[in-house]
Amino acid sequence: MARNVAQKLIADHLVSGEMTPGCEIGLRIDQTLTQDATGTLVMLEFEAMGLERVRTELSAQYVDHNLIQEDFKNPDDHVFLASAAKKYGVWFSPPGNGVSHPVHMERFGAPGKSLLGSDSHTCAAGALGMLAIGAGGLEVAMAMAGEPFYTRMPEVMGVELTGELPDWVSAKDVILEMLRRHGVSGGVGRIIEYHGPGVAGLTAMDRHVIANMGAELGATATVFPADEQTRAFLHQQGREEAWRALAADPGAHYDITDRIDLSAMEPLIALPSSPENVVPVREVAGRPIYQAYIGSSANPGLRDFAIAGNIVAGRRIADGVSFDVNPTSRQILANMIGLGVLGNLITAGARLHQAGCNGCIGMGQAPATGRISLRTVPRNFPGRSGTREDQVYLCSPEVAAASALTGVITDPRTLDMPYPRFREPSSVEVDVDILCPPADDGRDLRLEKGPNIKALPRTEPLPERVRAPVLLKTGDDVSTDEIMPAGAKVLPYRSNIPEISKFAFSRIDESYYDRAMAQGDTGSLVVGGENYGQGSSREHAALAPAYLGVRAVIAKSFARIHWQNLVNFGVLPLTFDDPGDYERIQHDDELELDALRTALARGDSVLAAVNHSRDQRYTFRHALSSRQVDVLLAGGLIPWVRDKKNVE
Ligand code: MIC
Repeated sequence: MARNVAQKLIADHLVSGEMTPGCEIGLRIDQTLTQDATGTLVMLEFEAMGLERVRTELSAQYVDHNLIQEDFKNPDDHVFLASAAKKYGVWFSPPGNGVSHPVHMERFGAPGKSLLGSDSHTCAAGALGMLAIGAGGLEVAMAMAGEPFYTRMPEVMGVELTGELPDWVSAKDVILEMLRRHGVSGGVGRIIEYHGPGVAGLTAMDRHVIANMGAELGATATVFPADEQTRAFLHQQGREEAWRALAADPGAHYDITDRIDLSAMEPLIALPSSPENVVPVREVAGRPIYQAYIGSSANPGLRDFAIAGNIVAGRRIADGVSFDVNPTSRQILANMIGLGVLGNLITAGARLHQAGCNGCIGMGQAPATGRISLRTVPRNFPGRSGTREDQVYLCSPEVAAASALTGVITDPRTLDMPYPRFREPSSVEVDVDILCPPADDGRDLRLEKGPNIKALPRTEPLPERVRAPVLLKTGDDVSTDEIMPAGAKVLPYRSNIPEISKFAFSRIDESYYDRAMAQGDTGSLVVGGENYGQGSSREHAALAPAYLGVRAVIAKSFARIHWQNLVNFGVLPLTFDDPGDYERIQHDDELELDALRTALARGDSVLAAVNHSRDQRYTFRHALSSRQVDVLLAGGLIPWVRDKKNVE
């Protein structure tokens, strides 16, 4: 049978299950990636499993999120992660070395490999013809322990690219076009595979941009073929030996298809506060801006900085504009210096920041009140920048740099200059000076835990009967940024669950924590709309509600990673049999679900519920595999592993 690239990658890594869309499959994981904001919990979870060393081909730990050191918390995390990496045989990328996704692609990515990462943008590595998937930290800890990664076999959406990108239009506009067409849940349960004649004109870092924001479509992964562009990138990085060809068979089938004529595209922009609010830039041109932000894993390449540098070269940015440049790795910064790109940017008036995620997750650079911020970052969920009522627009480096010059949102095609195209150099200055290889034998090494690194709280198994209030009812597309905010105030508590739980749902309801704590052992429920938990992989968005007694979340539909995280921490994710019941249930209603454990163990997928506040009856559904039901009944993945090991 003719196979597409996604099917070839899955078949090469399949350890259980059938490649039938919707069925649970187990995948062998070759590489893992963890960043610091999720990595502290991953290392605590790995420690809890009692293993001496990772069992992957390669595992890498990056420090790119918690870079602001205003007290002991973040540097303690850095020291802890460095000690864990050494102890367990993991590569360590220290603070300042760069953002995980571009650095992993530069140093470790290879066609045909599978990569699991505790960050939703891990999918960026699909640019190299890898099966790269974002997941909750606990899934990654399991993969580090040599366990398969379980997920549902996705459908494959084939997007045929034709033509070539016109001047002033770049890779960011391609993924914004996909979001305009398919929305933030258009990729849920799917792998997006790009193919066709238009692919050859996209460099590996162009493909990184498109694959990165596959996360914003809710896609399980994004894949590109491994071709001459891939070889050129690996050659440029001094790693051509890692290249191998990977392409779809002639006549390969796709479950869903779409086509984009690149030559017909124009500059696009996503309006606040969702990546799917996409319009042509010309429709909002002229609006005054406060900030133009370049960088992040959604535009991390040397090209992206060079183009911006070429646009502002010999000119001055508009007064009152904060032009923030965030190089994505030490290596890219070194090459920006070598090629004169940094000079162009600084001379024009740019503010230079260290290599890291920075403002993308609210780690500094927050915009002023009521003012517009143009950013090349992947997502603009409400308040994510650190400013509660923020107005963050997502765009390409071309649009951001052009607007920095004029002080208003600008369609770059209106600038009085020819398009300053950038040609990728065949080789770059490779920088591995501060990248730390794993220790040969770390068994006797100690984990360095500071006072803010707390042991994982135990999660309680689901009780036979739940009778509890609905403490929160949300609308559609609630993101994990609204369930558990990122940002400079919250992220430092990522290794301290009792503390970080105080911020749970605080963007939606500041009284939530106190009301949840007041419930004691009774516990509580959450009701949600469509695509509940979209966005990041942060398992804190599941662990904190679990810690606060949430027994079940009943939503119209779930985002993949969050749905899996809820189960991993013993919270039952349910959907409405009759979507109309969502309207009938109100805040504070008392619901009862009885004989739960019995029904789940019996294999029932439909569960009865009573609303005692309105004397109404409902039926809810779960879509868990039998493995997930066992995990849930055990109280979560860690007790399940513990029990399994006790059995073995
Ligand atoms: C994000 O972009 O939201 C983050 C911060 O990188 C998260 C990870 C996290 O919450 O630590 C993600 O994308 O998964």
